[in-house]
Formats: sequence, C-alpha cells, structure tokens
Amino acid sequence: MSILQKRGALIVLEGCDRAGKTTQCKKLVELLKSEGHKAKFMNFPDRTTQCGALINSYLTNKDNFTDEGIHLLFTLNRWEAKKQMEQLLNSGTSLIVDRYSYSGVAFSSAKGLDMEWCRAPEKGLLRPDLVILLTLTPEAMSKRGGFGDERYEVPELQKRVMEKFLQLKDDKYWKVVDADKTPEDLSYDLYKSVIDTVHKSALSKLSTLW
Ligand code: DGP
Repeated sequence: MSILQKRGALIVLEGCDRAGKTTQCKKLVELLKSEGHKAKFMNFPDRTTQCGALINSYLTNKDNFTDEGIHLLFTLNRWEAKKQMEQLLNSGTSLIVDRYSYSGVAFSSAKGLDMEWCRAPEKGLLRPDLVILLTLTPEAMSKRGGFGDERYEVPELQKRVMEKFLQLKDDKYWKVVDADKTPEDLSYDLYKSVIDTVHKSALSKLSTLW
C-alpha cells in the first residue's frame, strides 16, 4: 500500500441462517458504490473452489466428514481467499463479507467442539474492522418461513450458534443489530456504521485474528 493509498474496510455480517445477511451485504455494496466507494461482496463458505465443493457436499448431506475435519475445511476455505482479500483491501476496495471465522467457531463449538480448539486455525486470518451480528428472535425467525434442508438448518442448533456468537462478541468492533425490520430499514441502520468504518479504517493498518 503506498503512503497515499487509502485501504478498504473489512466488514463482516454474521448471524443465524435466515437473518438476511446475504441481502444486506449486497445492498451495502450497492450503497457504497453509489457513493463512489470501491466495494465488493464476498461470502464464506465460497462453494466455487475445490474445497468449497467438498463443503457443499457435506452441507447437502451428500458427503460426510468428522466435526473436526469439516471445521478445518471451512477454515481452509477462508485461508485460500486471504491473499486476494489483502490485495483488494490494500488497493482501496472495501469488502462486505457474508460470514467469516466467527461462523466457523460458533457452528463447530455449538456442535460440541472445544471453542479454543476451533479458534486456533483461524489465527492469522485478516481481522475485520467491523462485525455486524444480525439477531432474530425465534418468533421472528419462524415468521420468515421454514428452513431448507441443509445440514445445519435446525432451530435447536441455530439457537446454540447464537449463544456462541454472543460469547465471541468483542465490544470494541462488534455491533449487534436486531434484524426484525424491513430490508430497507435494516440497510439504512447498517449503512451508518459501515460508512463510518470505511472512513475510520482508511488510514489504519490491516491486522490479523485474534
Ligand atoms: P451459508 O452459505 O451462509 O448459508 O452457510 C452454509 C451453512 O454453513 C450455514 O448453515 C452456516 C454454516 N457455516 C458457515 N460457515 C461455517 C464454518 O466456518 N463452520 C461451520 N461449521 N459451519 C459454517
């Protein structure tokens, strides 16, 4: 990064399934672009890589792995994107990312793996400038329609995952937002924090987890 090049911000949306993360991430990218910022949507798991294809067959119950094995595959999926993410951020593009290491730790520890063990292989990945945790009450979640038939789309597991997210929460750079509003109102709420983070991060150095 040259002295005058402002870097982009790394902003992650986390939360349970059906909270509207993907819609919001895409909307935030559009809003940033419409105001002249460089921005890109990314999501994890990225099912387009070889490792992502294995994750996809696990999630759709076509393949099986041990809990430890699938945990490491999800982590590898993030490691394979690190260099590209670093290059984009250093060239001034903000990344709005649908799920990241926190999903990795929350889902695997909700299944019973030790949280510290789950955190370890994430160490060294890029640290987000902002993590937005979208929450939904079970009632609001049930109003959004049924889950699909992927492996983790089970209300009891989703509840434990949310408890794990709340344990991982760091007040310095996390923002918890109730997602039970219209998509437009939610984007409006989130955009204020996002644009603030884009401005604040521009001249700071990228750092790594944890
Ligand atoms: P999505 O494509 O965002 O719907 O994610 C697919 C499913 O995988 C969803 O139930 C959340 C779960 N998931 C996402 N990232 C991870 C991860 O790193 N580890 C584990 N165990 N599960 C994850």
